[in-house]
Amino acid sequence: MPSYADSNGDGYGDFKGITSKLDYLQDLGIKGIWLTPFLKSPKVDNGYDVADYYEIDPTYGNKADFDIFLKEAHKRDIKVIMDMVLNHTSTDCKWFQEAKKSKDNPYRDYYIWKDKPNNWESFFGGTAWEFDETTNQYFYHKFDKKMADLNWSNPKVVDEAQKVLRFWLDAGVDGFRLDVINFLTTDGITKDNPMKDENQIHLYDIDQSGVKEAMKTIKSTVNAYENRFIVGEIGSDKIEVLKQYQSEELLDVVFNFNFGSIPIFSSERIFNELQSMEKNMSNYPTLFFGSHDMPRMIDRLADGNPEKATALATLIFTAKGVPFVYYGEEIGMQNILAESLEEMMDIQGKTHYQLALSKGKTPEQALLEGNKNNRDKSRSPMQWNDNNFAGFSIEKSWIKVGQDYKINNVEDLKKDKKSIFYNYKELIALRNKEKVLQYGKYDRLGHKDNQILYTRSFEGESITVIVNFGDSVKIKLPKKAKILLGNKELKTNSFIIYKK
Ligand SMILES: [Ca+2]
Ligand SMILES: [Ca+2]
Repeated sequence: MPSYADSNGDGYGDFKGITSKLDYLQDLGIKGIWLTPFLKSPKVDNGYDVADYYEIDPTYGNKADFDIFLKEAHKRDIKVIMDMVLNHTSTDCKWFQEAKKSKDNPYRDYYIWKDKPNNWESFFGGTAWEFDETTNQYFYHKFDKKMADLNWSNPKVVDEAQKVLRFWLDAGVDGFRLDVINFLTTDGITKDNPMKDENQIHLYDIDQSGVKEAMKTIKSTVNAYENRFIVGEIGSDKIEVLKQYQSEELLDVVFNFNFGSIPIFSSERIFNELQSMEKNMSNYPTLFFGSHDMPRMIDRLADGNPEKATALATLIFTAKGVPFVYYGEEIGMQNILAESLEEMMDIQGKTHYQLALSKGKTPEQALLEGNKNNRDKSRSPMQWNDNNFAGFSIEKSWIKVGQDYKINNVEDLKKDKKSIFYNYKELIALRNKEKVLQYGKYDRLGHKDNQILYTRSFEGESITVIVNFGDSVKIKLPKKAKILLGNKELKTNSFIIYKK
């Protein structure tokens, strides 16, 4: 939300800004938008700390701005899903403000309170317990201490969550991206987590028994409305865990970070994940290489090389699954690093900076450590070639935008047939046109000589895709093959898509 398009020059993206860019998104061929949190929040964690589930944060506009945005998106055949955070609330939330007043406050059991903390750790590092002096108890926070975990074993919390979901469904959203949804504390606080070497194994604090029951309630609430969609963020690196949450009565699709956040480029590793998703997922897997929680795809996997990035994008748009594009990926936006602690907005970056200092590291070393974990690097303003972020780059930025600002400007990229943007547009248009690429099953999915290749078919048609990360090679096509995109002179980091 804060980085996409700023309509009033205050340095933050807003609904009027996004609305003004809907033509651009339609032109790109985008069919859906996932909005990161826009509800009222002190933004300790990029808005994932909601203070009021019924109010739009004034930084982004008001309900009328939201309504216009939604109407204009729908007019362009673009669906809109919103981030929904149900694991925790901001400690500024009225529920928490009430809960901490006294032990017998009606809101007390909305959260999790203990006389003595156990060994559970915060995701950001350190203990997951914060002492409250008013009532002499600790409350549980899986994330920052300004974000208190909701107590999902309290039926009132379940009711509140349903009310919130219905409010936004009534407002017209097409679905939700459910934040850390397998972290819901549905079964209270049980035993200490076991330790392995110096690391905690998250045996009891996530994937609690009761999470599926909670998901069922969420899904049936959403299913009462027509044609809605749920994608779940599941914090797990085990496909066995992921796959059990994806079903008709739980979540439509889930993010698989084994694929999405592959840390270094390897065609074999990418292929293995595609194969693992094909074997394990009953419905479509999700396909993405970028998000607000990880470094920019082009830096992380493509060595800054636009051809390599385009080849990776080919997989997202043509393999079996639901593709997600992170804003700016289509123009090759790169990481922006903070040059000091003051430039870091992300709680994760700041926490790691402080942890490094407390371990005796120098400020320079702490900055390196902070930047490594700082998620701001992929959250910099969309590089529009107009005045939206003018002045933003230095004085007003919530992170400093580096000197590369505007090198990749959208208007130039639109004209350049070799640009990432041009290729994204072609690939998305092809996907939108060909049902095989939307619904087709795999007839074949293979990997050899650093080439990933697959054939997909649907209603009697079939399309073959070869993405070559190996040496240049000339492909021999079947006789009646019709090339849809690419070239049979298959250079390194290029692709071919053809119909038989
Ligand atoms: Ca603004
Ligand atoms: Ca929780």
